[in-house]
Amino acid sequence: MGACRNFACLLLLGLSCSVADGLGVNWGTIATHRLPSKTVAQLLQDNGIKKAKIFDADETSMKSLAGTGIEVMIAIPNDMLAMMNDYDAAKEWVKKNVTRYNFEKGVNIKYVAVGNEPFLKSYNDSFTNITFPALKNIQNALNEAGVGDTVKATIPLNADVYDSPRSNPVPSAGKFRPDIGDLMAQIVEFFSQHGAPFIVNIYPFLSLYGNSDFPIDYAFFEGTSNPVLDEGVEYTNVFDANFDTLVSALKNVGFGDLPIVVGEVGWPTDGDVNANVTMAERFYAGLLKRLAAGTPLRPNSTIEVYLFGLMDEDAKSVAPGNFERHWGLFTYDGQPKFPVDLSGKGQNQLLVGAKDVEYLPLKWCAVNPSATDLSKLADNVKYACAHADCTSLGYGCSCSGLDARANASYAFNVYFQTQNHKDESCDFQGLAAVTTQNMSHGTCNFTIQIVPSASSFRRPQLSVLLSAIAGLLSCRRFGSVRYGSTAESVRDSFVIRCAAHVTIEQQPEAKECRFRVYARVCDLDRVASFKGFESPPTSL
Ligand SMILES: *[C@@H]1O[C@H](CO)[C@@H](O)[C@H](O)[C@H]1NC(C)=O
Ligand SMILES: *[C@@H]1O[C@H](CO)[C@@H](O)[C@H](O)[C@H]1NC(C)=O
Ligand SMILES: *[C@@H]1O[C@H](CO)[C@@H](O)[C@H](O)[C@H]1NC(C)=O
Ligand SMILES: *[C@@H]1O[C@H](CO)[C@@H](O)[C@H](O)[C@H]1NC(C)=O
Ligand SMILES: *[C@@H]1O[C@H](CO)[C@@H](O)[C@H](O)[C@H]1NC(C)=O
Ligand SMILES: *[C@@H]1O[C@H](CO)[C@@H](O)[C@H](O)[C@H]1NC(C)=O
Ligand SMILES: *[C@@H]1O[C@H](CO)[C@@H](O)[C@H](O)[C@H]1NC(C)=O
Ligand SMILES: CC(=O)N[C@H]1CO[C@H](CO)[C@@H](O)[C@@H]1O
Repeated sequence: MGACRNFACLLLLGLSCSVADGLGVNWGTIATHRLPSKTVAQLLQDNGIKKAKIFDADETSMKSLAGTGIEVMIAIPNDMLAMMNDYDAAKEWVKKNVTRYNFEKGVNIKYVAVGNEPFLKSYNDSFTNITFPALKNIQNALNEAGVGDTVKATIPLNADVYDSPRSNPVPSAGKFRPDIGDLMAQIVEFFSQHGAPFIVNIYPFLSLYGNSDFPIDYAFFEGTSNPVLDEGVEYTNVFDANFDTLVSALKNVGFGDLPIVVGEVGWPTDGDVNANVTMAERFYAGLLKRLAAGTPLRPNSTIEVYLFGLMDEDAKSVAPGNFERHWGLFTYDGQPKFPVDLSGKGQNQLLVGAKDVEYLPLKWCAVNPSATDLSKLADNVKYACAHADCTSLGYGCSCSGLDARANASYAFNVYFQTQNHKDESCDFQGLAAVTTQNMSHGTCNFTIQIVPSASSFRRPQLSVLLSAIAGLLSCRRFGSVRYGSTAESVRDSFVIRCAAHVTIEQQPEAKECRFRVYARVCDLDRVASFKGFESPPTSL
C-alpha cells in the first residue's frame, strides 16, 4: 500500500514527492547499536535526502557515503581543536579526512565543521581561544590542498552566541554576546572572505524546555495570541525571531548578507512532557512549510537546514535532559516515527524505513511472574537503568504510568537488549526471566534490539587470533606484556588498517592470569571500530 501510494504520487505529482533543496539531516552515531552505515546511506537515498551532516569523519560512515552524491558536512570534534592549532596537524587532518575522498565516486564533501558549538557558555571558555586559529588552519590547509573552492571550513554555533538586550528583547536589536563580540566579528569576516556560511543551531524545543513561562504556541508555527512586535514586523514563532536576531547581529558587525545555514533544528519524541510524536509532527509540519518563505529579515529565500536528527541515539549524554536520546525522525532501528513531508508541501506521509534490518531473536526480559520477594526490585532496576536507556520511564514519557512490575520489566528488558541477550543479562538476582511475549502496550514499546553493526567480531582476523594465542601462551611466563600486530590493505583508495593488541595482566602473587585483546577488526568490506574482549581467568 505504502509503496503503491509513493508510486502513484511520483507519477501524478512529480516534484511534490521530492525533498526540498536546502534540506539535510544530522547523522549522529552515539548509540549502543548502530545500523550498518550502508543501511543508513540507503535510508537517506530512499527518502531523497541529499545532504548529511556527521560529527566526525569516521571511515565507515564516509565509505558508505562514497559514490552516493550526498553532500556531506564532516567535523572536527572539540577535543581535537587544540591539535588543529598546529598547521602541520591541520594539513595532515585535511589529507586524511578530506582529500583522501576526493576522487570520482568519492565523498562529496561540502563543509568541514571546525568544532561543535565551541562557544557554549557551559564550556567555560575551554575552546574560546583555540577555535578561530583552528578554523584558519583548516581553511588554509583546504586551500593549499586545492579543494578550498568547493570545501569550506565553518563553525556550527549554538544560538547562545547572540542575543537581544533584556531591555529591548526584539530580533532587530540582536548582537553577538559581549564576551566574544570581537572574536565573532573576526570569525564572521573570515567566513565572508572565504565564502563560508554562518552555521547556527536553533532549538525552539529548548526555549520551551528551559522556561516555564514560554508560550507553547510560540514554539510552533500556527500563530500566537502574543506575537513579538518589532519595527512593524509581527513575530509569531521563536524560530523566525531567533534567526532574525542572528541576521541583526551579523548586520551589526557589517555582514548583514552573510549566508546562514541552520545546522540543527528538530523536536524530540520522548523524554519530556512536551516531547512526543504528536508535538514533533506538528513542529516539523510547520517548520518544513516555512523554510521556503524565509524570515521577515530574509524574505523569499529558502532557508538551508539540517534536521536533528536522523535516528535516536540511546547512548547520548542525558545531561541536557532525557529527551536527548529521542531526537530521531527515525527510531533506533531506522523506522519512521510520524508522517512528515520533507518537500515542505504539507502532504505528510510516513518516510521510507530502513531495509533489511537484522534484529536479535524475539525475546524480551521481564520480571519473573513467580518472583515473590520484590524487596530487591528497586536496586536491580537502578542497576539496569545505570547501564541502559530508561529515559522513556520518566514523568510524561512514553512509558510513564506503568505499575512497579511493568516498570521493572521495562528496565530489565532494555538492559537485556543492550547486552545482546547475553545469558546472564536477564537474571537480576533471580527476579527476571526471558519471555517470548511482547509486553508493549499503549505508547510504551518494549523493544528488541538490532544485531550490533560491524559484527565482524564474529569473524576475527588472523592477526587477532594469533595475538590471542600469543597472549594465552605468555600468560604463564610474563607479568605484564603487550603484543601488537597490524595488517594493512588498500582497496578502492581506502586504506584499511587492522590491528590487534593484547594486554596481559598478572599480579605478582596472583594464581591466575587474564588477557585482553583489543582489536580493530575488519573484513574486506567494512572497518569496525575497536572491539575488546577479556579472557576468562587461566589458572597457573
Ligand atoms: C564550568 O564551570 C561550572 C561552575 O564553575 C562547573 O560546574 C562546570 O563543570 C564547568 N564546565 C566545564 C565544561 O568545565
Ligand atoms: C584566552 O586569551 C586571552 C587573551 O590572551 C586570555 O586573557 C584568556 O585567559 C585566555 N582564556 C583561556 C581560557 O585560555
Ligand atoms: C503530547 O504532549 C502534549 C503536551 O504535553 C500533550 O498535550 C499531548 O496529549 C501529548 N500527546 C500524546 C499522544 O502523548
Ligand atoms: C517576497 O514575496 C512576496 C510574495 O510573492 C512579495 O510580495 C514581496 O515583495 C517579496 N519580497 C521581497 C523582498 O522580494
Ligand atoms: C520506574 O523506574 C524509574 C527508573 O528507575 C523510576 O524513576 C520510577 O520511579 C519507577 N516507577 C515506578 C512506578 O516504580
Ligand atoms: C510489540 O508490540 C508493539 C505494539 O503493541 C509493536 O509496535 C511492536 O512492533 C511489537 N514488537 C515486535 C518485535 O513485534
Ligand atoms: C518498537 O519496537 C520495535 C521492535 O521491537 C521497533 O521496530 C519499532 O521501531 C519500535 N517503535 C518505536 C516507536 O520505538
Ligand atoms: C575527526 C576524525 O574522524 N578524524 C579522522 C581523520 O582521519 C584519521 C585517519 O584516518 C582518523 O584516525 C581520524 O579519526
